[in-house]
Amino acid sequence: MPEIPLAPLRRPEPGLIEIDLDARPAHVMVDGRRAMLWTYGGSFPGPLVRLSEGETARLRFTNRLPEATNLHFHGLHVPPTGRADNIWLHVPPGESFTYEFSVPSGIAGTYWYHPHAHGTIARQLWAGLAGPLIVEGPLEAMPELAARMSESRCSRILLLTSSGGQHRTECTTGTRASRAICSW
Ligand SMILES: [Cu+2]
Repeated sequence: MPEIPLAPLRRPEPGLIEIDLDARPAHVMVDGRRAMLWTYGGSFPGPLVRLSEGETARLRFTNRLPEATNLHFHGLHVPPTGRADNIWLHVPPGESFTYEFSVPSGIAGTYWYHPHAHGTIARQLWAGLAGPLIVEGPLEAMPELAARMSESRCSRILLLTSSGGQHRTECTTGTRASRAICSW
């Protein structure tokens, strides 16, 4: 299992997190073999996007692929419109788009992000575009719990896929495990 890097982030003011993410072709190691994939941030799976309940997430996404793509935040209860989880927006090659949404309370958990540009979803997903997303809740802000969590901090997130139009994600963190089967 590869170590999953944390997506570059800034907290320029309280309650606001800014994250840079790009999609690009990259050579990566998959099960000991070198492969050319389409990646987020040059890693496979893509970098971990870590958000907190109640904050505003601003994700500046740059498309360095040769075709249009976009971002979908799978499972997050955020609006599918505007600059939020709007799958109807397509980002042309070489262009950037800044997604922005408020992270609701009560949704702490493990999610993932992937492209959702109709007509190319499956191909782009199978090319390597998928990454984990964790929403932290108020419990993680408790110093005692934070100390325990840092000892057992999530270091592995396993993404499994199967054929037939379904994909399965299986994720394990220090404090919770979740498993989901979904179609897109
Ligand atoms: Cu999905």
